[in-house]
Amino acid sequence: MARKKIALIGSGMIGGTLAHLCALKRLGDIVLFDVVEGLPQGKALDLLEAGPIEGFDCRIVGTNKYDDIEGADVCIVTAGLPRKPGMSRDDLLQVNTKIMVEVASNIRDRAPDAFVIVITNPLDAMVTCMHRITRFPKQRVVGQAGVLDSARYRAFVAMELGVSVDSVQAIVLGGHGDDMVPVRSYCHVAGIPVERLIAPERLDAIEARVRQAGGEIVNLLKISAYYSPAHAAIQMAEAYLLDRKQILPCAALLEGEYGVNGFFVGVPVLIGGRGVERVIEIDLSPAERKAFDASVAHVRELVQAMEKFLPAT
Ligand code: TXD
Repeated sequence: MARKKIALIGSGMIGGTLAHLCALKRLGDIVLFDVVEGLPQGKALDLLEAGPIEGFDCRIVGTNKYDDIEGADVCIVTAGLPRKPGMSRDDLLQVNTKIMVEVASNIRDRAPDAFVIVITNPLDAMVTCMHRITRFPKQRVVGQAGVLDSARYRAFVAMELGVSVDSVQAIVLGGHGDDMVPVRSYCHVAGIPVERLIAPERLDAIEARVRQAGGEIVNLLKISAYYSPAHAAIQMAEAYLLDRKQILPCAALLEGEYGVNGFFVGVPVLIGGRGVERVIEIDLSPAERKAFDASVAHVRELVQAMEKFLPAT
């Protein structure tokens, strides 16, 4: 059986971390692509030279040529500009749409059977753009935001209680903006509803921190988070490659579910060997539903703004 081929489009901070994780987890052969000359080649060589120490023996190639992604099984897209301090994710819309159109056209032509995970911001608009250009079945295009945002929620709840993150389950839904929706009614600690363990005002503060968590890192690092987004995307890639049937909060194309039609929003989905195999609809409290609808309205506006930058068909 041939190894799987994983193409990483964008070899910056997240792209490089993705390659590192793919190698350590032995997910397949790796192609690092970037428009900057030397960057993907340098990262590929550096990582290859770690192989003898860690015992991974996959092929790792760095390239500036799209031909090298030919036949990829999984494409993970981080190409684009990241946020600088003071910028919102939406500020990236025009420049990153242009990049996403180019990336999507190349994936469509060279890796027509790939499962595509988009990470580039503004996430919900970029993954919608990827789907519009590739016209891949909706099962094979997905956006990473919810796994990370939920991990942040879990980490903060675990810190508050002094318990292992392993014991905390949580989901964050909606768009990947500051109006994302940490769903308190589905947050549990070893099966115990979080509201029984943490006072409402502390939970308000934790959820506010979750919503601002990306900005908190940007303010410290002056660049975006990269370890955690990469781990999140790798969990999704593994669910697909290993047919794990994991339920993960991801940006998926909704066609009527949650009352949304025609664009990508973060909801719980089941990922297995056929990609996004199912969208799972959950009941929300009236306040959560209101917050979800507000977040969806924001995504809708962003998608409409993105559409203006799409090439005429
Ligand atoms: O959870 C999430 N979805 C996110 C998303 C969490 C954190 C950061 N998130 C976004 O991911 C961030 O706002 C950016 O839009 C992307 C990638 O973030 P990263 O930190 O990896 O940015 P880098 O280090 O700048 O890497 C981007 C690379 C860089 O090497 C550029 O040269 C390259 O993208 N780039 C391109 N590659 C291919 N093709 C084109 N046209 C191109 N343009 C730039």
